[in-house]
Parts: sequence; structure tokens; C-alpha cells
Amino acid sequence: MQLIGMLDSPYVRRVAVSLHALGLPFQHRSVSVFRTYDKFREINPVVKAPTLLCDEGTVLMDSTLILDYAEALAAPRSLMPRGTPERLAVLRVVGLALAACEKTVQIVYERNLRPADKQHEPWVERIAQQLRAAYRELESDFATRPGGAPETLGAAQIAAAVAWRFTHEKLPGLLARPDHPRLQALSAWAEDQPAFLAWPYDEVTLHV
Ligand SMILES: N[C@@H](CCC(=O)N[C@@H](CS)C(=O)NCC(=O)O)C(=O)O
Repeated sequence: MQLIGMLDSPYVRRVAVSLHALGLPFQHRSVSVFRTYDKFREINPVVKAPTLLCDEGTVLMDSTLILDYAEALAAPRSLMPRGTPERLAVLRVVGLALAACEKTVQIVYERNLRPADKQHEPWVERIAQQLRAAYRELESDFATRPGGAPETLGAAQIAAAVAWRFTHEKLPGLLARPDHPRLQALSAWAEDQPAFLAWPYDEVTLHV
């Protein structure tokens, strides 16, 4: 199967790291939704990254849905806990991390795609507030070790560490690292794991 999208997208990186951690082989194609829009359209007319080209031909999009499929392929191997309360805690973390990614992307799009005189500061401030809240909640959730010990590479750790790195790369200085010691420690540990090292945050790397 082929994973389409750039590794500076947290959604693409989340999928790449997770497929690696699940032991599922795939080919990565670094196609950009902006710089190579027409090429992306030929693969997926909706132009959403990540896109997964499945071996039987289906064009699948959305990181969470792609990972749902990946979990089915990899079973019994899984990045999700089986117990209901543990699973709920992980789902909450993943939801917060995805919200943090979405709010980061919204600010980046507002700043980079909209002409300066059309940017609406109250809207940006509202998104920044939501973004900070998502990381505040994540920081406090990690006090209860959702998904097991911090040194377990599961869905919660992958989503949170990928989001944290992405926000700091795209919006440096927006979050105070000292206010988020658990996320900072998680990120430092996760970025050193084989699955993260194999699929680093990167705007240009081509894995084929
Ligand atoms: N909910 C989606 C979000 C994916 C997403 O928004 N990806 C961005 C790249 S970071 C994208 O495709 N942007 C192009 C567009 O939406 O037109 C997921 O989890 O995969």
C-alpha cells in the first residue's frame, strides 16, 4: 500500500509512525497538497493528506479512518488498549491531539493562505485559545498515564508527540515548553524511538 502526503503534516506523520509501529510495510510518496496539487488530484481528487492507496485499489483518506483499517490489517497487533476505560482514556488523548493539530493548521492557513489585509485577528485569537486549551488538557491527562507508561508507544503517545512537534515547528513560541513538562518529556522520548526516527518531521524527504 502507498501513503500519500508530506511528513510535515501531523496527520501523515501519525499514520506513517503508526504503520511502522504496527509492522505494516508501505511505500511513502511525498506529494504535497499545495506544491503538487495537480499531482495529488490525480491520486485523490479530493486532495486530502494523508491518502492511503490500498493494495486492492481503494483510495482511503482521514488519518483516523486509515488507522482503523491498519489496525484491522495488523490484528492481533494493536496500538490501542483492549480494556474499555483504558481505551476511553486513549481516545480522549487522540481527540485532544487531533484538535491541537487542527487548530495549528487553521492558524497556519490563516497566516499563509489569506492576504494580510483579510486576516481576522479575533478569529486567530480564538483558535489560539482553543489550541492552548488542547495542550493544557493533554498535559494534565498525561499525569494519569493514558495508554500505559509514558515509554509505551501506543496511539495516545504517537498522536500527542506528533502534534506537539508539529505545533512547535509551525508556530514556534506560541506554547511555553516549561508549562508542559510531561508533553516535553514525551516528545523527547518519542522522537528517539525507531518509528519516529524512521518517519521524521520533514518537509522534503522522499521515501519511495
Ligand atoms: N481529519 C483529517 C485532516 C487531514 C488534513 O486536513 N490534512 C491537510 C494537510 S495537513 C490537508 O489535506 N489539507 C488540504 C486541504 O484540506 O485542502 C485527518 O485526520 O487526516
